This record gives sequence, structure tokens and C-alpha cells, in this order.
Amino acid sequence: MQLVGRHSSLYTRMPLMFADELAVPLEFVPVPDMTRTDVASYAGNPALKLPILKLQGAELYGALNICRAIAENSTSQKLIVWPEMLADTLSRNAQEMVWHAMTAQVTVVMGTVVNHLPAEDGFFAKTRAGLAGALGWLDARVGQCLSALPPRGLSVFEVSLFCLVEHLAFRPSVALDEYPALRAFAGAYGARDCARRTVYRFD
Ligand SMILES: N[C@@H](CCC(=O)N[C@@H](CS)C(=O)NCC(=O)O)C(=O)O
Repeated sequence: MQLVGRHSSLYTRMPLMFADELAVPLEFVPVPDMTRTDVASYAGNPALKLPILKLQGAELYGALNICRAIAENSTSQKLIVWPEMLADTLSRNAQEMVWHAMTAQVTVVMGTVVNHLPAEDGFFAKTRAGLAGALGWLDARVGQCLSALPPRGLSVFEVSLFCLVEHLAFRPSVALDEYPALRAFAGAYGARDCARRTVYRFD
């Protein structure tokens, strides 16, 4: 299996962490330039997004799809909690806040950092406000959310939240100072081997 993505990418880190946790070998193919608009630069993904997984002559798009494919190709017996297994309103809202914040973070970074658009523009101001709102919501509830998760070896919620919080430190768009519970969560989760072996870096 080949993973096409970037080691600096929030969404790419999720499958990298899953592959590490589930001992699935992946060949990594970096995407050098995110400003390109040709499909070939994104391994055929018509949405021009990464990551992409190449397996058995096909391309699979989207971080969550790729995590599932990695799990299906693993012999690990680890219990995995997928988003559809979240059975209560708190947990479901929490995953939604993480997905929202991940999208908002990509929008701010692609807009203001990669494409040098004005950060003070109203569009980015609202995106940052929504990102801050989602983070504040998560910060107030992360302890409850973790307690609500079923017994597990791995969960999409924790991996996605960890990738998000670490990315906010790597590519600051909103200050993390106001979210001590999220920082504490990321500090603790960051001790896992899968986190230490997938640290954000520019390819
Ligand atoms: N729905 C996609 C979103 C992936 C995504 O937004 N990836 C970012 C990199 S972290 C990207 O491709 N950004 C390029 C762009 O937005 O132009 C997924 O779940 O994988």
C-alpha cells in the first residue's frame, strides 16, 4: 500500500498513526506542492485533496476511509472505536467538533499561509471564530468525552483530536493557551509510539 500525502498534513497523520498502531507497512509518497490544480499531483483525487491510499490498483480518498482500509489489512486484535460506534449525543457532537475544526484549520492555513490571502478578511475571521468555538467546546468536555468512549485500543476520536491539537501547535491559526485540557490531552496522547513516530514535519 502506498500513502500519498504530506508529513505536515493534519489529515495525512491520521492514517500514519493508524498504520503505526496496527503494524501495517505503508510506502509514503509526498505531495510536493499544494498549490497545484492538476489531478495527477493528488494521485488522481478529483477533489485535489490528500491523503490518498493506493491499493490493489485503486485509489482510496479521505483520511477516515484510509484508516478503515488500514484496519482491514491488519492482523492486529486491537479494538477500534469508529465514529459510527459513538452512541450518545456528547460523543457524537465531540467528533463533529473535531471534524469541523480540522476543516477550519485547513481552510485558514491554505488561505492565509499557503496562498497568502489577508488573514483579517471577514471570511477567515469567521473561520477562526468557529474554530475557536469548537475548540472551546471540546476543551470544556474532553474529559467527559474520553470517559464516554467504550473500552478500546484505538479510536478515531482520540487520533483525530490529537492530530488537530498538534497541528494547531505546528501551524498556529488560533492560540492554544486558552485550551489547557486539550493541551493536556495531546501531551498525554503524544507519549504513544504512534504519535512519536509521526511528528509533523515538512517533507
Ligand atoms: N475530506 C478529506 C479532507 C482532506 C484535506 O482537507 N486535506 C488537506 C491537507 S491536511 C488538503 O488536501 N488540503 C489541500 C487544499 O485544501 O487545497 C479527508 O478526510 O481526508
